[in-house]
Amino acid sequence: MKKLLCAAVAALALGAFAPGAQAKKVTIALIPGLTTDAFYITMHKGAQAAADALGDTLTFQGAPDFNPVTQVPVLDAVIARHPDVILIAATDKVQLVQPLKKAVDAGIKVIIVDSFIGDGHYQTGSGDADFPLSYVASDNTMGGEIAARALAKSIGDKGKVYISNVKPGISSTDQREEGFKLEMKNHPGITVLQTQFNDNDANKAASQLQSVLARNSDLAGVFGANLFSALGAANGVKQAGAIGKVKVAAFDAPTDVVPLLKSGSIEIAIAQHPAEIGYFAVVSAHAVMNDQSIPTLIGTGFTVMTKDNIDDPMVSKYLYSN
Ligand code: T6T
Repeated sequence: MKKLLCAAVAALALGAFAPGAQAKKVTIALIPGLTTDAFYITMHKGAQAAADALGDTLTFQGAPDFNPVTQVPVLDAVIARHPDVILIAATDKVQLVQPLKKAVDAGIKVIIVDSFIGDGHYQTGSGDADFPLSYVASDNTMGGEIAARALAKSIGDKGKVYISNVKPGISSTDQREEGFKLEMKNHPGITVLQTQFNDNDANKAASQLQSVLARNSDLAGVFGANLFSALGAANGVKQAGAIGKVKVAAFDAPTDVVPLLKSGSIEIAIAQHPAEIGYFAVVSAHAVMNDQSIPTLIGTGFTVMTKDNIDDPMVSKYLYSN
Protein backbone atom coordinates (compact mmCIF):
# COMPACT_ATOMS: atom_id res chain seq x y z
CA MET A 1 0.00 0.00 0.00
CA LYS A 2 2.92 2.30 0.75
CA LYS A 3 3.90 2.07 -2.93
CA LEU A 4 0.38 3.01 -3.95
CA LEU A 5 0.33 5.99 -1.59
CA CYS A 6 3.70 7.22 -2.85
CA ALA A 7 2.39 6.86 -6.39
CA ALA A 8 -0.67 8.91 -5.43
CA VAL A 9 1.49 11.70 -4.04
CA ALA A 10 3.85 11.60 -6.99
CA ALA A 11 0.93 11.72 -9.43
CA LEU A 12 -0.48 14.65 -7.55
CA ALA A 13 2.79 16.52 -7.53
CA LEU A 14 3.27 15.91 -11.24
CA GLY A 15 -0.29 16.40 -12.37
CA ALA A 16 -1.10 19.43 -10.29
CA PHE A 17 1.05 22.03 -11.94
CA ALA A 18 2.27 23.34 -15.21
CA PRO A 19 5.86 22.26 -15.97
CA GLY A 20 8.25 24.20 -13.82
CA ALA A 21 5.56 25.63 -11.54
CA GLN A 22 6.12 25.35 -7.78
CA ALA A 23 3.53 23.66 -5.57
CA LYS A 24 2.09 25.98 -2.94
CA LYS A 25 3.15 24.91 0.56
CA VAL A 26 0.06 24.48 2.66
CA THR A 27 -0.59 24.96 6.40
CA ILE A 28 -2.85 22.28 7.77
CA ALA A 29 -4.32 21.83 11.27
CA LEU A 30 -5.46 18.35 12.31
CA ILE A 31 -7.97 18.40 15.19
CA PRO A 32 -8.55 14.88 16.56
CA GLY A 33 -11.47 13.62 18.65
CA LEU A 34 -9.04 13.53 21.60
CA THR A 35 -5.26 13.73 21.69
CA THR A 36 -4.36 10.69 23.79
CA ASP A 37 -6.23 8.03 21.79
CA ALA A 38 -3.94 5.63 19.84
CA PHE A 39 -6.37 5.86 16.90
CA TYR A 40 -5.74 9.61 16.47
CA ILE A 41 -2.04 9.32 17.32
CA THR A 42 -1.74 6.87 14.40
CA MET A 43 -3.82 9.16 12.17
CA HIS A 44 -1.39 11.98 13.03
CA LYS A 45 1.57 9.84 11.92
CA GLY A 46 -0.04 9.15 8.53
CA ALA A 47 -0.89 12.83 8.16
CA GLN A 48 2.67 13.84 9.04
CA ALA A 49 4.08 11.39 6.46
CA ALA A 50 2.02 13.06 3.73
CA ALA A 51 2.86 16.57 4.95
CA ASP A 52 6.59 15.72 4.90
CA ALA A 53 6.32 14.25 1.40
CA LEU A 54 4.55 17.35 0.12
CA GLY A 55 6.50 19.97 2.07
CA ASP A 56 3.39 21.13 3.93
CA THR A 57 3.18 22.25 7.58
CA LEU A 58 0.96 20.21 9.88
CA THR A 59 -0.14 20.90 13.45
CA PHE A 60 -1.97 18.47 15.74
CA GLN A 61 -4.04 20.05 18.48
CA GLY A 62 -7.03 18.61 20.29
CA ALA A 63 -8.86 18.22 23.56
CA PRO A 64 -8.09 15.81 26.42
CA ASP A 65 -11.48 14.11 26.12
CA PHE A 66 -13.96 13.21 23.36
CA ASN A 67 -16.45 15.99 23.92
CA PRO A 68 -17.77 18.93 21.85
CA VAL A 69 -17.62 21.17 24.93
CA THR A 70 -13.83 20.82 25.06
CA GLN A 71 -13.30 20.45 21.29
CA VAL A 72 -14.99 23.73 20.27
CA PRO A 73 -12.53 26.00 22.20
CA VAL A 74 -9.64 24.13 20.53
CA LEU A 75 -11.30 24.72 17.16
CA ASP A 76 -11.72 28.43 17.96
CA ALA A 77 -8.04 28.70 18.86
CA VAL A 78 -7.06 26.97 15.61
CA ILE A 79 -9.33 29.27 13.56
CA ALA A 80 -7.58 32.27 15.19
CA ARG A 81 -4.24 30.97 13.85
CA HIS A 82 -5.77 30.80 10.36
CA PRO A 83 -4.32 27.68 8.74
CA ASP A 84 -5.19 27.08 5.07
CA VAL A 85 -7.11 23.89 5.87
CA ILE A 86 -8.62 22.34 9.00
CA LEU A 87 -8.94 18.55 9.16
CA ILE A 88 -11.28 17.63 12.00
CA ALA A 89 -12.89 14.57 13.60
CA ALA A 90 -16.17 16.11 14.77
CA THR A 91 -17.11 14.91 18.25
CA ASP A 92 -20.81 15.58 17.59
CA LYS A 93 -22.84 15.51 14.35
CA VAL A 94 -24.83 18.64 15.26
CA GLN A 95 -22.85 20.63 17.81
CA LEU A 96 -19.82 21.19 15.53
CA VAL A 97 -21.81 22.59 12.58
CA GLN A 98 -21.96 26.26 13.68
CA PRO A 99 -18.39 26.35 15.08
CA LEU A 100 -17.07 24.95 11.79
CA LYS A 101 -19.07 27.50 9.78
CA LYS A 102 -16.94 30.14 11.51
CA ALA A 103 -13.85 28.54 9.97
CA VAL A 104 -15.39 28.69 6.49
CA ASP A 105 -16.46 32.32 7.08
CA ALA A 106 -12.82 33.08 7.94
CA GLY A 107 -11.75 31.64 4.57
CA ILE A 108 -10.42 28.33 5.94
CA LYS A 109 -11.17 25.12 4.03
CA VAL A 110 -12.67 22.28 6.09
CA ILE A 111 -12.18 18.55 5.50
CA ILE A 112 -13.76 16.04 7.85
CA VAL A 113 -11.87 12.97 9.06
CA ASP A 114 -13.28 9.93 10.92
CA SER A 115 -16.51 11.39 12.32
CA PHE A 116 -18.73 13.75 10.37
CA ILE A 117 -21.11 16.68 10.84
CA GLY A 118 -24.52 16.60 9.14
CA ASP A 119 -24.91 13.37 7.19
CA GLY A 120 -21.39 13.05 5.78
CA HIS A 121 -22.50 13.97 2.23
CA TYR A 122 -20.80 17.20 1.22
CA GLN A 123 -20.97 19.85 -1.51
CA THR A 124 -24.53 18.76 -2.30
CA GLY A 125 -26.25 22.15 -2.00
CA SER A 126 -28.61 20.59 0.51
CA GLY A 127 -28.95 21.36 4.23
CA ASP A 128 -26.77 23.59 6.39
CA ALA A 129 -23.88 21.18 6.95
CA ASP A 130 -22.78 20.32 3.42
CA PHE A 131 -19.89 22.85 3.40
CA PRO A 132 -16.89 20.57 4.17
CA LEU A 133 -14.99 19.71 1.01
CA SER A 134 -14.55 16.02 1.74
CA TYR A 135 -15.05 13.24 4.27
CA VAL A 136 -12.16 10.81 4.76
CA ALA A 137 -13.05 7.83 6.94
CA SER A 138 -13.79 4.14 7.41
CA ASP A 139 -17.16 2.84 6.27
CA ASN A 140 -18.46 2.60 9.81
CA THR A 141 -21.80 1.02 8.92
CA MET A 142 -19.98 -1.77 7.15
CA GLY A 143 -17.63 -2.09 10.13
CA GLY A 144 -20.64 -2.68 12.39
CA GLU A 145 -21.93 -5.32 9.97
CA ILE A 146 -18.54 -7.09 9.96
CA ALA A 147 -18.57 -7.12 13.78
CA ALA A 148 -22.09 -8.56 13.86
CA ARG A 149 -21.26 -11.37 11.43
CA ALA A 150 -18.10 -12.31 13.34
CA LEU A 151 -19.83 -12.22 16.74
CA ALA A 152 -22.79 -14.25 15.40
CA LYS A 153 -20.41 -16.88 14.11
CA SER A 154 -18.46 -17.10 17.36
CA ILE A 155 -21.61 -17.62 19.47
CA GLY A 156 -23.08 -20.26 17.13
CA ASP A 157 -25.75 -17.87 15.84
CA LYS A 158 -27.80 -17.87 19.03
CA GLY A 159 -28.06 -16.10 22.38
CA LYS A 160 -28.09 -12.59 23.84
CA VAL A 161 -25.66 -9.83 22.91
CA TYR A 162 -25.41 -6.09 23.51
CA ILE A 163 -23.48 -3.12 22.15
CA SER A 164 -21.11 -1.17 24.39
CA ASN A 165 -21.06 2.29 22.85
CA VAL A 166 -19.73 5.79 23.62
CA LYS A 167 -22.75 8.13 23.47
CA PRO A 168 -25.39 9.03 20.88
CA GLY A 169 -24.55 11.83 18.43
CA ILE A 170 -21.11 10.63 17.27
CA SER A 171 -21.42 9.70 13.59
CA SER A 172 -18.79 6.94 13.57
CA THR A 173 -20.04 4.99 16.57
CA ASP A 174 -23.72 5.64 15.75
CA GLN A 175 -23.14 4.09 12.32
CA ARG A 176 -21.32 1.08 13.78
CA GLU A 177 -24.32 0.47 16.01
CA GLU A 178 -26.71 0.82 13.05
CA GLY A 179 -24.64 -1.58 10.92
CA PHE A 180 -24.46 -4.10 13.76
CA LYS A 181 -28.22 -4.06 14.34
CA LEU A 182 -28.93 -4.23 10.61
CA GLU A 183 -26.81 -7.33 10.16
CA MET A 184 -28.27 -8.96 13.29
CA LYS A 185 -31.68 -8.91 11.56
CA ASN A 186 -30.24 -11.77 9.46
CA HIS A 187 -29.58 -13.79 12.64
CA PRO A 188 -33.01 -14.53 14.16
CA GLY A 189 -31.53 -16.71 16.91
CA ILE A 190 -29.74 -13.70 18.40
CA THR A 191 -31.37 -11.14 20.70
CA VAL A 192 -29.74 -7.70 20.78
CA LEU A 193 -30.22 -6.19 24.26
CA GLN A 194 -30.30 -2.46 25.01
CA THR A 195 -27.11 -0.54 24.17
CA GLN A 196 -24.98 0.57 27.14
CA PHE A 197 -23.37 4.03 26.79
CA ASN A 198 -20.06 4.50 28.60
CA ASP A 199 -18.96 8.11 27.73
CA ASN A 200 -15.67 6.76 26.33
CA ASP A 201 -14.75 5.47 29.80
CA ALA A 202 -13.32 1.93 29.72
CA ASN A 203 -13.92 1.47 33.48
CA LYS A 204 -17.59 2.31 33.03
CA ALA A 205 -17.78 -0.12 30.10
CA ALA A 206 -16.26 -2.86 32.31
CA SER A 207 -18.76 -2.37 35.13
CA GLN A 208 -21.65 -2.18 32.63
CA LEU A 209 -20.58 -5.57 31.28
CA GLN A 210 -20.81 -7.03 34.76
CA SER A 211 -24.25 -5.48 35.39
CA VAL A 212 -25.64 -6.76 32.07
CA LEU A 213 -24.23 -10.21 32.83
CA ALA A 214 -25.75 -10.12 36.34
CA ARG A 215 -29.16 -9.40 34.77
CA ASN A 216 -28.65 -11.92 31.91
CA SER A 217 -26.70 -14.96 33.04
CA ASP A 218 -27.06 -16.33 29.49
CA LEU A 219 -25.29 -13.33 27.90
CA ALA A 220 -23.28 -14.71 24.95
CA GLY A 221 -21.53 -11.71 23.42
CA VAL A 222 -20.77 -8.00 23.33
CA PHE A 223 -19.75 -5.60 20.57
CA GLY A 224 -17.37 -2.89 21.81
CA ALA A 225 -18.02 -0.13 19.28
CA ASN A 226 -14.74 1.74 19.80
CA LEU A 227 -11.37 1.34 21.48
CA PHE A 228 -12.43 2.24 25.04
CA SER A 229 -15.77 0.42 24.82
CA ALA A 230 -14.01 -2.72 23.59
CA LEU A 231 -11.11 -2.74 26.05
CA GLY A 232 -13.55 -2.00 28.88
CA ALA A 233 -15.94 -4.78 27.86
CA ALA A 234 -13.07 -7.27 27.57
CA ASN A 235 -11.84 -6.28 31.00
CA GLY A 236 -15.36 -6.68 32.38
CA VAL A 237 -15.55 -10.20 30.95
CA LYS A 238 -12.21 -11.02 32.59
CA GLN A 239 -13.24 -9.56 35.97
CA ALA A 240 -16.46 -11.59 35.83
CA GLY A 241 -14.47 -14.78 35.15
CA ALA A 242 -16.46 -15.17 31.92
CA ILE A 243 -13.69 -15.49 29.32
CA GLY A 244 -14.90 -17.94 26.67
CA LYS A 245 -18.51 -17.71 27.88
CA VAL A 246 -19.06 -14.09 26.80
CA LYS A 247 -17.39 -13.39 23.43
CA VAL A 248 -16.14 -9.90 22.56
CA ALA A 249 -16.03 -8.34 19.10
CA ALA A 250 -13.87 -5.22 19.33
CA PHE A 251 -13.75 -2.18 17.12
CA ASP A 252 -10.24 -0.63 16.93
CA ALA A 253 -6.82 -2.14 17.43
CA PRO A 254 -4.47 -0.59 19.99
CA THR A 255 -1.47 -2.81 20.79
CA ASP A 256 -3.31 -3.87 23.99
CA VAL A 257 -5.59 -6.08 21.86
CA VAL A 258 -2.76 -8.51 21.06
CA PRO A 259 -2.64 -10.28 24.47
CA LEU A 260 -6.44 -10.06 24.68
CA LEU A 261 -6.83 -11.84 21.33
CA LYS A 262 -4.28 -14.46 22.33
CA SER A 263 -5.92 -15.15 25.71
CA GLY A 264 -9.42 -15.36 24.20
CA SER A 265 -10.69 -12.21 25.98
CA ILE A 266 -11.38 -10.76 22.52
CA GLU A 267 -12.52 -12.93 19.58
CA ILE A 268 -11.96 -10.42 16.80
CA ALA A 269 -10.65 -6.87 16.55
CA ILE A 270 -11.60 -4.72 13.60
CA ALA A 271 -8.66 -2.44 12.89
CA GLN A 272 -9.39 0.78 11.07
CA HIS A 273 -6.60 2.30 8.98
CA PRO A 274 -6.16 5.66 10.73
CA ALA A 275 -2.76 6.36 9.16
CA GLU A 276 -4.41 6.05 5.76
CA ILE A 277 -7.15 8.49 6.85
CA GLY A 278 -4.53 11.05 7.94
CA TYR A 279 -2.46 10.55 4.81
CA PHE A 280 -5.29 11.02 2.34
CA ALA A 281 -6.75 13.94 4.27
CA VAL A 282 -3.45 15.83 3.99
CA VAL A 283 -3.07 14.91 0.30
CA SER A 284 -6.60 16.24 -0.23
CA ALA A 285 -5.83 19.47 1.64
CA HIS A 286 -2.71 19.96 -0.47
CA ALA A 287 -4.63 19.32 -3.68
CA VAL A 288 -7.40 21.77 -2.82
CA MET A 289 -4.94 24.56 -2.01
CA ASN A 290 -3.24 23.90 -5.34
CA ASP A 291 -6.48 24.35 -7.30
CA GLN A 292 -7.19 20.66 -7.82
CA SER A 293 -10.58 19.07 -7.32
CA ILE A 294 -10.91 16.27 -4.77
CA PRO A 295 -13.46 13.50 -4.11
CA THR A 296 -16.16 14.47 -1.59
CA LEU A 297 -15.80 11.04 0.02
CA ILE A 298 -12.67 8.94 0.54
CA GLY A 299 -13.32 5.55 2.13
CA THR A 300 -10.49 3.72 3.87
CA GLY A 301 -10.23 0.04 4.75
CA PHE A 302 -10.31 -2.40 7.65
CA THR A 303 -8.16 -5.32 8.75
CA VAL A 304 -9.90 -8.01 10.77
CA MET A 305 -7.58 -9.40 13.47
CA THR A 306 -7.91 -12.76 15.23
CA LYS A 307 -5.60 -14.89 17.38
CA ASP A 308 -4.83 -16.91 14.24
CA ASN A 309 -3.56 -14.03 12.10
CA ILE A 310 -2.26 -11.44 14.57
CA ASP A 311 1.36 -12.61 14.30
CA ASP A 312 1.32 -12.07 10.51
CA PRO A 313 3.25 -8.82 9.87
CA MET A 314 0.79 -7.95 7.09
CA VAL A 315 -1.91 -7.88 9.79
CA SER A 316 -0.02 -6.60 12.83
CA LYS A 317 1.23 -3.56 10.88
CA TYR A 318 -2.31 -2.18 11.28
CA LEU A 319 -2.08 -2.15 15.10
CA TYR A 320 -2.28 1.46 16.26
CA SER A 321 0.87 3.11 17.61
CA ASN A 322 1.05 4.92 20.96
O1 T6T B 1 -13.03 4.42 17.01
C1 T6T B 1 -12.22 5.55 16.99
C2 T6T B 1 -12.89 6.61 16.16
O2 T6T B 1 -13.16 6.09 14.87
C3 T6T B 1 -14.21 7.06 16.80
O3 T6T B 1 -14.77 8.11 16.07
C4 T6T B 1 -13.99 7.46 18.24
O4 T6T B 1 -13.32 6.44 18.94
C5 T6T B 1 -12.04 6.06 18.40
O5 T6T B 1 -11.20 7.17 18.41
C6 T6T B 1 -11.38 4.99 19.28
O6 T6T B 1 -11.26 5.42 20.60
